[in-house]
Amino acid sequence: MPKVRSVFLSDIHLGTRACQADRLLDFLREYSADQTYLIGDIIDFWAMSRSICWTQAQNTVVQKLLRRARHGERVIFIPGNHDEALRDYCGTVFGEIEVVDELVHEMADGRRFLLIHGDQFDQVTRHHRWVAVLGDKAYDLLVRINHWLSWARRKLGLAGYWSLAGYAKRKVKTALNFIFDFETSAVHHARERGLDGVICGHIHWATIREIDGLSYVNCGDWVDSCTAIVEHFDGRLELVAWGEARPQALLAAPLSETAEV
Ligand SMILES: [Mn+2]
Repeated sequence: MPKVRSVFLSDIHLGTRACQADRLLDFLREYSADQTYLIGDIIDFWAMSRSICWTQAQNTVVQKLLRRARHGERVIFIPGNHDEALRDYCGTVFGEIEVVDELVHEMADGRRFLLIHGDQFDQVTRHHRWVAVLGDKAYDLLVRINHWLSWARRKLGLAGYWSLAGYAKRKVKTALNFIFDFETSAVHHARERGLDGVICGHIHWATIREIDGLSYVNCGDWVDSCTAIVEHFDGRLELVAWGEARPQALLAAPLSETAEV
């Protein structure tokens, strides 16, 4: 008996050192599903063209997904920009894994969601992983570093004042605007198609929320945050954060944040 109706994963970045394949395996063992959706940047061909890091755990991830497909589970692969080479294969089936450009998924409760990687909504289409390291703590640290930096500049007799914190703040604002634009654009696209929401990836920022009456869902990634979206048998969506505290999670309730929409 599968644990959930559907599992939505994106931005696994297989082929890179940053890929958290061990944690993903752990998650896959725990979350059996009727349907598994791989929503882009699963294999990082961009990074692999520079250098390849392919571990045993990454191999096992691929084998596990193929096995799921072979055993009658529906496994769908929606290519992203890092695995865009596979976009040429949309409409074909690889080891019983269907490759499609995008898909409309109907939830158990009848809501219809667009599944798409999301680089289509990114005006810049670049790496935005650095947005994940932002936050108040980082900002506080920058303010402190900046204090020493300006002291050093004074000592060295350098003219003018350059604020590292100010620079970072401008960058943060740009990043937040970027995320805001991305989300708005994704939701707009789903609305135009007459759908109830969108499930995407790409910006490595997992969330389930309402935007202008539609559901905006992002799977996050398996590079930093180790997050997935699952659909329960009643159609309820949940964001599962497969984070640090795994040992406790094994002993007690599964480590997850529930956000109902
Ligand atoms: Mn991407």
